[in-house]
Amino acid sequence: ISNGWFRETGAMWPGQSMNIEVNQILHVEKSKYQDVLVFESKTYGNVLVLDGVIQVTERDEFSYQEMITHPALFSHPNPERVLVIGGGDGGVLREIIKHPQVKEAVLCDIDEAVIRVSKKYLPNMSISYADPKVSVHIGDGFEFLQNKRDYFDVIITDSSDPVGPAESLYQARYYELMRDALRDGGIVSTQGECQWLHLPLIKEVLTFARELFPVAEYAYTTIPTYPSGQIGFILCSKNKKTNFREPLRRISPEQELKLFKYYNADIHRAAFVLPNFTRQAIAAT
Ligand code: AAT
Repeated sequence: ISNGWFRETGAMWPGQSMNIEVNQILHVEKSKYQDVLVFESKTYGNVLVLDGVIQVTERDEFSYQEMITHPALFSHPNPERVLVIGGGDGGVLREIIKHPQVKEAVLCDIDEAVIRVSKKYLPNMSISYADPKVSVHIGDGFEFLQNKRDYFDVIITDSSDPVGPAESLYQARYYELMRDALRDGGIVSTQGECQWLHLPLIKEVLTFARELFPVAEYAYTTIPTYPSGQIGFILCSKNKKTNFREPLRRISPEQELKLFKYYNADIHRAAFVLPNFTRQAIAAT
């Protein structure tokens, strides 16, 4: 932070940076795993930053949290047990709980500090920690999955970028662990980075995802405070009949409007429609 502006620079987006004007710093901490910063911004509400990288802002978080969650959950016929790896702010839990089918939502984040500061400074995201269906495990997501077999219906990996504690979550072995932790017909949705910046990484992940799952796709959403204003998701299914491009379960437009600020059935379909440069770069070979 200098001269009242937070500046996000990173090796994964060389030559560019997002700047956000700061009202006041709320929390600074060096946790066991990462530098944790929370500040109140002038126009984006409170902002959570880990190792210098913006994780969420109160103003635009709903786009990411809804779109990493609902295309996956609406593609599953009956998502009863859902796991979140990462997602310590709680926003993805908040979205999962909106599905009445869900009986159990488990969250595993490596860093208790993220959960603690989110409960204090991001109350609208951390709200679902109080829900009786929710349980929390503090630990590494990769480790957590080692001894899980045939249990979850959906696994959402809401992880930070692959530099730092989330590195192992971008490897083939991790996708294999997720597959084995899923019941038949299980579905995965992961933070899949940005088509403007990370096509080689997206292609690499999709390549092993396609070997491990019969269906694997890339979708994306718009979000002003992530690098280049977009972020994507890798969706995989153990059911070869899954068509992510068309919501399997539907609710009425009125219900959609009441429940969601971003997601609706049209945006679900649109999220999988990719521009030519991306289509070409990630085509199966
Ligand atoms: N919904 C917020 C978006 C995030 S949060 C990423 C979370 O992943 C953090 O809370 C971090 O503590 C957690 N995390 C990192 N590594 C692991 C791990 N190995 N196991 C479990 N949790 C982990 C993502 C923002 C994306 C930013 C895009 N530039």
